Amino acid sequence: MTGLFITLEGPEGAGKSTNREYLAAKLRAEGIEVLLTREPGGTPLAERIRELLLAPSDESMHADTELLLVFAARAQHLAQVIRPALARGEIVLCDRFTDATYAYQGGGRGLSHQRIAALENFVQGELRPDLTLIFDLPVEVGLARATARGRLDRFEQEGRTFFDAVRSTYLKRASAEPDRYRLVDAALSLPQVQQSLDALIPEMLERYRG
Ligand code: Z5A
Repeated sequence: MTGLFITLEGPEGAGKSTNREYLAAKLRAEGIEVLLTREPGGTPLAERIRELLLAPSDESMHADTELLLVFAARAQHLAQVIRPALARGEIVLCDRFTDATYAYQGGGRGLSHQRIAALENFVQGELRPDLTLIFDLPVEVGLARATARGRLDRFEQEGRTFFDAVRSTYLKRASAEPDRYRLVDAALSLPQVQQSLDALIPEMLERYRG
């Protein structure tokens, strides 16, 4: 693998989708090939799994089913998109990855860390993101932003306790591995958030070229 694998994480409404194009444009301006993708999804098959995961349904989805669907989509995405792009030497900028599984299925649904780690090893082998930006903001701010957008997906219909656990899982992971994670204060105005992202670009370039 010669590329660089960067993931964007955080709770709903944190601004990951808004800022991923911004980051990609900054990196492309340096003459680097950037592949922008997302999870769950990133290939036609994985996008179909995403629809299953996000659609509200009368039949409640078992937490194990949810976990396995997330990793099924990830296996496809890795094989078809992420690994080939890294092998071509590109920067892969991925909106959510396995940290989201620890936060939502682990923190939110209460599934054990060991079970998630076993699937992570099975599906990813040794591949882990090189750098993860966590867009952090108070739960109520993120939910207000998501609600203002209109219809809520299956995850966004969860309650406050679920999202508190999601946020605290992200923060715990960030403090346990400071070399991989960078926290971005996503409650700031968009221009301020983008200033914080600008400050991270030199580190991304150094890791890529280094
Ligand atoms: N999921 C999982 O459970 N397990 C896994 O392993 C993975 C995922 C990979 C994906 O849905 C769902 O899948 C996700 C977790 C679960 N749960 N949910 N919900 P998604 O991709 O649709 O959801 P998301 O990643 O949370 O997207 P989002 O809600 O759109 O959040 P965002 O991308 O971080 O935010 P945004 O769309 O860029 O911004 C939201 C709104 O806020 C929008 O109107 C912006 O204009 C506004 N915004 C953005 N930044 C600002 C600032 N700085 N100030 C003011 N307003 C702002």
